[in-house]
Amino acid sequence: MKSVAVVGASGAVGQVMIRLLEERNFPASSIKFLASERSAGKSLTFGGKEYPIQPLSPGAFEGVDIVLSSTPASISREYSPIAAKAGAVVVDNSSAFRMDPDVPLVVPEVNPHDVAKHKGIIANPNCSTIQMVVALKPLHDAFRIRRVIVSTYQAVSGAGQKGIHELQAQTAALVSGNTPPAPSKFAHSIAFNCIPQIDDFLPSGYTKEEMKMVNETRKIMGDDSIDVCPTCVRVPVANSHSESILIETEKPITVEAAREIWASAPGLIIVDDNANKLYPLPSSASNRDEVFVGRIRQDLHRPNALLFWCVSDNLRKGAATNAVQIAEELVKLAPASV
Ligand code: 3JN
Repeated sequence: MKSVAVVGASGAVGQVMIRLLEERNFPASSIKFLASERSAGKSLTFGGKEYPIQPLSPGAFEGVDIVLSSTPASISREYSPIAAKAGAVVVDNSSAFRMDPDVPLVVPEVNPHDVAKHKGIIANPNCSTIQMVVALKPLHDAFRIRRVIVSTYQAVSGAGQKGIHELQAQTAALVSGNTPPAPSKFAHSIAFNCIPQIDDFLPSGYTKEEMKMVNETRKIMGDDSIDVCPTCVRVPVANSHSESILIETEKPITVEAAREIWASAPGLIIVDDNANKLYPLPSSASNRDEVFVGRIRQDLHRPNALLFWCVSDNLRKGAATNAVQIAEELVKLAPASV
């Protein structure tokens, strides 16, 4: 049994983490919920009991074994090392430590063994990266992926509760003929629109979100030779990210071979029945923990390239589920104490 703390408990991902700990019967001997001063005074229910949200402070980690953290990277940079020093293992959903060579970056379907290399902090990858590598890893093992061209269609829940509210408020105003509220979370109005910018631009012309997909994919897959060419786009979908992916492989690849490999891949479900208009959709992937792939087809011009469509719940597998799965790996390593 573990003593657990959830940091950022009142946020969109924190809330899902709490529901998952309940759903999956995580072996928690005790639990506490921490958040910024703004949430102080509020309470949360867990296992039918009410718990006050406590303010995040350096002393809050005494006696805690596992910290599930979903805060801005700046907060994680300050508090995760304090929690690790107090003896906890932190599973951090922010980008603060993802590319730190001393911090494992883990997707349990892909590199579960990296969990054991932790020195007190384990990083949870970016949502767009997680769902992509669950689909890529089994194909990489069989055909060696050399290049990935990916365009994302990212839901507003990736920008937290404020992102969801901005889409709802702008859409409601527009359909009733009123002036929509000005963009605040997003660079432009998101209702009835697509925005090819997620996070800030870098001098290269790529966004930070796009570079997370490039760098994190290589680290998780343990192969710096994989080239990722990303375009990340925000779309007016409430929840679940979609991705259009083209892979180029060293060995020739076919639709049939990919299907056969994916059929036994962990955490992945094929939904690919064109005759019945069945393919993954954000609406059907939401509230699920798996990654869904479909629209699987051969490159029209190359025998070593394949295209597919990939959808997953960004708050669950893209964040909270992956973090809880990492915590479950920690329990397997040391059931009594981490
Ligand atoms: O916008 C999305 O769909 C995903 C957003 C992720 C995100 C948002 C703010 C800060 C991250 C992340 O997980 O990479 C971060 C961050 O920690 O840098």
